[in-house]
Amino acid sequence: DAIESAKKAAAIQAVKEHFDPTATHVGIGSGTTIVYVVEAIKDASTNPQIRFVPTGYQSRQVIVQAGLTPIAFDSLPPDVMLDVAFDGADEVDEELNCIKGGGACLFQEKLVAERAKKFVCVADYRKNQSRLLTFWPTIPIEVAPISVPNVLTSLRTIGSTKPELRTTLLMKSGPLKTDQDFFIVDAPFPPLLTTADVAAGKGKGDGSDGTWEVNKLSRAIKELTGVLEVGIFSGLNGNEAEALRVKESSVRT
Ligand code: DER
Repeated sequence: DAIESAKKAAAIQAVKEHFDPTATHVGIGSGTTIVYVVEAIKDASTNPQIRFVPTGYQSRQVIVQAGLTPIAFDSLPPDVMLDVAFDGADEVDEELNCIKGGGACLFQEKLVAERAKKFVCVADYRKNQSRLLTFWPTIPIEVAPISVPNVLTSLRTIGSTKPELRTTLLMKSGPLKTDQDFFIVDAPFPPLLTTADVAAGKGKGDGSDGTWEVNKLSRAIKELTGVLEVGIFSGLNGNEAEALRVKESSVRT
């Protein structure tokens, strides 16, 4: 159907443009689009030493079922950056900020994305919006179970109308558990401002006037006690990975 062929076309194009067959370490995200990415890599890859870093249980299954070799994120040699990481997204804005976590794998996805020299987001046309939270209504947040009531209250205080614990009734009664055995809270907010919007005076973006800018909200949520990670990916258009590398090198020296 149209959406599946759009996912496949995006995956093939992404691998064609950003997968180098001499790569040694490649990050693999979670969800359904990534399956097409792995299929395209399988057709292209030649280096038998290449290792694939999963972003959760499902991601590892996709790697293994394609006959590729996984390596756990915490088994990577400390000085190794991944050549590239591919992943999906739930929504992407014009600054390439992403909402991620629809598949509840956002924590390991962010670890892997920030460890890569290049992060390639593979998303069909539905995800492409001018501002985050236009089509996808909520921010997925990974939270320690005991702190859920606290976090829900704090999210309402900073402007989320109806934050909710993600529960499944079809596959399991009760809250969904992540690969870290944490819970997911989905927090609705009005569409997020970009840094350009704030510069253009469209709002303060710090919650004080009811508007939030992407990075400011991400930090405000991350600071809430009990939050492990936030499904807002920003600055991965080259800056954050660079920043991480600089930090690492300063630590080493
Ligand atoms: O959870 C995530 O961020 C995933 O990447 C996911 O939401 C994208 O899933 P899809 O490729 O099945 O749309």
